[in-house]
Amino acid sequence: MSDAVIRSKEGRIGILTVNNPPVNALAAAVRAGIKEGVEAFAQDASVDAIVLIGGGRTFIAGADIREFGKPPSGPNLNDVIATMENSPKLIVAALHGTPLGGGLETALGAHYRVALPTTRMGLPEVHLGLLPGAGGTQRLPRLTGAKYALEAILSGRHIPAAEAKSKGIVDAIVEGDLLKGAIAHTEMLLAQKAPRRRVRDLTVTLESPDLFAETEKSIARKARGFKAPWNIIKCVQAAVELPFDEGMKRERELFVELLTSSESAAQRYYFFAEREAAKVKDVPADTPQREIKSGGIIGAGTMGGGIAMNFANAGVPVTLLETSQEALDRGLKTIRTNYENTAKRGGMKAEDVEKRMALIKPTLNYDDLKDADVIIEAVFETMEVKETVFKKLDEVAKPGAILATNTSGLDVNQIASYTKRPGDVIGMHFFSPANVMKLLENVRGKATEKDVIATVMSFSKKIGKIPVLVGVCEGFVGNRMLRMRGIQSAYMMEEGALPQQIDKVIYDYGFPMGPFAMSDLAGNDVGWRIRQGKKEKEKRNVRYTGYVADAICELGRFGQKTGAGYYKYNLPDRTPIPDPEVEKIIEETSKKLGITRRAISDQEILERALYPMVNEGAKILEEGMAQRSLDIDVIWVNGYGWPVYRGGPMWWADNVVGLKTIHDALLKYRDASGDPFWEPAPLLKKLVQEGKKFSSV
Ligand code: TC6
Repeated sequence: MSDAVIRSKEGRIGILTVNNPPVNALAAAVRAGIKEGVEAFAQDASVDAIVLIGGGRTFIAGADIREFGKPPSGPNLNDVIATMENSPKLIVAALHGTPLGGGLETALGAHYRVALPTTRMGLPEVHLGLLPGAGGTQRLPRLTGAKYALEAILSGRHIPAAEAKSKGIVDAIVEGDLLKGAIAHTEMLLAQKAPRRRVRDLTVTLESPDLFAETEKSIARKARGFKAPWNIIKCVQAAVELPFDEGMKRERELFVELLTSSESAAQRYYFFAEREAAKVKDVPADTPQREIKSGGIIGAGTMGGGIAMNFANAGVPVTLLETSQEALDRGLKTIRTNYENTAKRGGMKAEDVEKRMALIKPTLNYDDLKDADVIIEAVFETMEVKETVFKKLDEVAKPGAILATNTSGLDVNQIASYTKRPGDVIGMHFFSPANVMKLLENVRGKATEKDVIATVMSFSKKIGKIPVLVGVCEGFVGNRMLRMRGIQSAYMMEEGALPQQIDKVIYDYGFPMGPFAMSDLAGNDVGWRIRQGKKEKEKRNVRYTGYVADAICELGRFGQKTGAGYYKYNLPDRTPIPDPEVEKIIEETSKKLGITRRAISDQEILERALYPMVNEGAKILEEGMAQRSLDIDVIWVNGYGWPVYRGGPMWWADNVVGLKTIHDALLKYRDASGDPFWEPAPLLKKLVQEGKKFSSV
């Protein structure tokens, strides 16, 4: 008997306690332990019924994701569940924590289920590019009806216990001690001579004959490029139309199809990547952290306001500082409107609007920041302004306060040098809108103390962000790589492609939109003003990229906000419409530059847009600006819409395209153009020579 599942008895009830920390994942030993336990109790005359429960913080939270893709060992989960379902002794599953995926499927193999009020259960396999392949798509609809099950499996959301009870997923909610409650419930069932109710024997309700066709239509946009949602619909349809055993066979086929897909491999990789990204190699998990009970934010503009909302959402009081009453009022009004809109849409309770507003204290006075544990500056992006702010902060902030800058491009080391405590200074690069975007690039300066890093990484999670630690370099990781795509998109436009062609290639790859539609959304004037300020033409060692962009801005085509940019718009409709006027501007630009326009293939567009990003990623990795290639992937998936089913730029390069293909394509474009832009990064060259991947670095 392995100790992954511990057997014990309470009176005439046999108890199986899963013991596989941290989340009782269904490793081979757990599957074997449950099966053997059920079989042993079936033979044991002193046992009348069985309770299956999880030890520690949760019932089984799912299959062991690390086992997917490896050769199978131990009993198959479906056999384990069938053994439970067919057990001659009644089985009750006792649920706490997060019974998810294979965990909930195991529970659906029990004859009854009880849960604590705090339990949140679900079938989240869709997020791993999979479907519940241990009967979940066949059993859940039998309990809840097809419509509810379909929504639950497609969303993968966590279902609270009360809702699960109302839908018949659990039979009772028990208060207090779960094991005691489960035993009491089991004894009651025994006393009532309750039947061993097998979920497989129930019939499925189909609420509407159009359910499946309508669901396909409704998910088309969101599920674009993903495989799992479509297979899930087919499975639930099978649950309605086929006998149980045949439905199970269909589920198996559709599950295996997903398991062997590169989409699921990418999503499973990404699950661990996101968790790994929160870890810092030279900052151990047990590094003591500074306490953060309150914060301060300088600047109540779009960024500062959004950051303040993150604090308030997490229940952390925050002081918001501005230089004029008018700016402060404007900032607070925007925050309030944001909250009120969320409440109107049902995203939060109306009374929470006031609760959150009460956590944001407006001020015009720096002295009000003296008690803040962390202060984030979100003011205008010039070094002069940052200097003033950080010198002032150095005067007022209490010793040990963390001083953060939200700069998206300035040198964090230089900013830190304006204080007498550079060890307390760090970058926290939020993405706009800061109250929505999950990505947070935390920027480590050369003097940043380890406990500051540890504190900021864990505080980032507290305020709902996905943090990634990066180093100080121009554009940090995300914008630095984005620039590569921007450069080549501009060149390709001059050489023969149109914005709509380039955008379509990028959209079809899986991004929410292409670079030109994105620029129209963000405002073309932002880059234009920066280029004017920087005298970019002289400064850059790459060929100037702004010819078309400048011409467009000179006509006042700033993007969606002016109804025209690279596209035209019939506002308020924001659908980009290709514009012959823009085509003319582009053609004239090519002519002026002496370029004969040519047809550029979609494949060339894809390679020229994305391979240089991978190459830049290699440089970032080599310079240590990102800790691992997975950090770069997390940044791109979370902050820039890289489709998660392609894993991120580095995973895609490693596992789908291959580094040699990318390396050789870079050389091909270098030789054709003579442009040193295309020189493969030394790290890329080295990995290709050694036959290794970015993930090995
Ligand atoms: C499935 O079941 C398919 C069945 C078909 C069968 C044929 N496996 O997130 P946390 C690790 S698919 C392996 O930080 P939380 C995690 O990596 C699966 N490891 O904690 C981390 O390790 P570290 C369906 C797992 O409290 C540690 O546990 N299930 C697994 O914020 C703690 O995790 C899911 O998709 C796993 N299944 O959240 C559930 N899960 O400490 C996925 C976690 O070494 N898991 N780990 O870094 C979750 O959603 C969350 O982890 C949680 C706990 C809600 C269970």
